[in-house]
Amino acid sequence: MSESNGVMMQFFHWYNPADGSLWNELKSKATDLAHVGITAVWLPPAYKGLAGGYDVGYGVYDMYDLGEFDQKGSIRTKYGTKEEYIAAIKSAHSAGIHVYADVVLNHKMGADAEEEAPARPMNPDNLHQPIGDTQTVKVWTHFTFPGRQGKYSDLEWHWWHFDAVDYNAYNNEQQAVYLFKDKEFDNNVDLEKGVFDYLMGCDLDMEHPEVRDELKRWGEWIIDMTHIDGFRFDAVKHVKADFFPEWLQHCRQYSQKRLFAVGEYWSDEIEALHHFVKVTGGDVMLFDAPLHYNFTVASNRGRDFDLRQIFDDTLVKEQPALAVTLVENHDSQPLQALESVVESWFKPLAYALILLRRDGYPCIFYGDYYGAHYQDKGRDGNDHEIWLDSHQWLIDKFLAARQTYAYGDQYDYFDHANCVGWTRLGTEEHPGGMAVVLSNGDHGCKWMEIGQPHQTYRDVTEHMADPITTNAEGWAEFTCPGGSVSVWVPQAASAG
Ligand SMILES: [Ca+2]
Ligand SMILES: [Ca+2]
Ligand SMILES: [Ca+2]
Repeated sequence: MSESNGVMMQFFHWYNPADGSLWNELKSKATDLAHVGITAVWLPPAYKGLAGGYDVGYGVYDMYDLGEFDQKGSIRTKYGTKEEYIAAIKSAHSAGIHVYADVVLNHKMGADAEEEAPARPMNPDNLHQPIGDTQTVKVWTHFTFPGRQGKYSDLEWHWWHFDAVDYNAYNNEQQAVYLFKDKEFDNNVDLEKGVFDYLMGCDLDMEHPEVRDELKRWGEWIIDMTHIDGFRFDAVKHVKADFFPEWLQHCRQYSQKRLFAVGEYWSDEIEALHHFVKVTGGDVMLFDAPLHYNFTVASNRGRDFDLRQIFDDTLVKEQPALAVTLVENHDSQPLQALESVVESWFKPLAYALILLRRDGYPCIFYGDYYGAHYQDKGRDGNDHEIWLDSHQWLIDKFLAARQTYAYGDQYDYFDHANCVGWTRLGTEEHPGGMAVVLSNGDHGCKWMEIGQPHQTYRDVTEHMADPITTNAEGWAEFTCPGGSVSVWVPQAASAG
C-alpha cells in the first residue's frame, strides 16, 4: 500500500440506482480512476441477496449467484450480471487497478423452505440469557437454491449449519434470538450484548465443519471465477475472529497471491479493534472507525473542536500499518443504519488528513467523490431528500499531490486548537516537499520547515492566490483560509 502511495475507492454508496448499471459504470470509469491515482476499488457484495435486483448485497442469499441464475425475482443483482461483473474487474485490471470483493460471512437470508428444529429463545439484548425452554420452532433455514440446481456446489443449508435465527413461525410475536440445540454462540466476537455473534438472519455456525469447508470452497471458486485481488470482510465483529486468518491462509495458498484483506469492525472503541488485531495476528487491516467518528465530531463542533486531538484513540495513530482510513461510507451516510455524517465543510479537511499524510491506507467514498442525490425515510419516520456534495475537484488535487509529493519524513505542527499543519520533506525520487495547513477557525498560518531553501510554493487548492517562498533554512509561514485547507507544492512543478 504505502510502497506506491496507493488509494482505495469504495465504488458504491447505499443509494446507487437499482438498475443493474454499476459494473458497467466501473468498466467505463476505470481508466479515469487509474489516471487520477486510484489504485484499488472495493466493490459491493456481488452475489444474490434476499431482495434480488434491489439488494445492496448484505442480505446474502446465494454466494454462488453473481447475477447468473433466476433467483429472488431476477437474474442480475442490483449491480448487473455475472458477465458484467467479470468484465468490470477485467477493465479495472487492464487499467492497473486492484479489485476487492465484499464478503459477508456472518449470515444468510431468504431461505427457500421452512423446517422444524429444536431451539431455545434467548434475550436479544443479552444473548447469554434464556427467556424460555428448549422447544420445537419453525424457522426459515433450508436453502436449496432451486434456480441454481447444484451448479458450482451441491450443498443445501439446514438449521444445523447455523447457530441461531430471530423468527419462529410457531410464536411470531416473541422478540427472541433462537439458539439451536447443542449450539453455542461463537467466541472471539464483540462483547456488546453479552456476546455479539448474532446480528441478523441465519447466523452461520463457524464451528461446523461443513460450513468451514463450504466457505473455503467458495473462496477458491470466487478466485478462479473473478481473479479478485483481495477482500473486504463485512461485520467482522459478529464473526469468530480467528476464522479470518484461517480462511485467508487457505485462499492465499490456493491462489498463490498475497490477497489484501480489510475488515469492517464498526466500533469507536479502539480497544476492541486492538483485540481483533491481536486475535487475527495482523492478517486483516481494519477500517479506522474511530477516526471517522472523530471527523464527525470535529465537523459538528466547528471551532470548538481541538484539532490537536483529531487522531486521538484512532487506529492510524496506534496501529498505522493496519489502518484503512476513511471519511464516510455506505453505512454512515445520511439516512443509513449507522448514520454519523461528516459535515460537508469538513470533508476537504478530512480528505487532506487521510490522503496527504504518511500513515494509513486511504479509502475514498463514492458519494464524496461523485456526489449523490436520493430520498429515504429517516430515523424520525419522515421522508428526506438528500444531496451529497461532490468533492471530486479537490480530491483529484489531493491525489495528484499525494502521487508526486507525499513522500519522505513528515514534520507535524499540531500545536494550536484551531490550526494544525504538517510538511513532507520529499525523497530523492520524489523531491520538492509539500506543506499542508488546515483550520477550523479563522485564517490559519503556520511556521513550518519543508527542507528546501528559497523554493516557491503554490496552493493546489487555489484557496490562497499568492505563492510562498521559503527562507535560506527551508522554512516559511504557510497559510490557509478559515474553516478550510491549503496544500502547498513547488510552484515550478505541474502536479495538480
Ligand atoms: Ca455471527
Ligand atoms: Ca455464529
Ligand atoms: Ca457456534
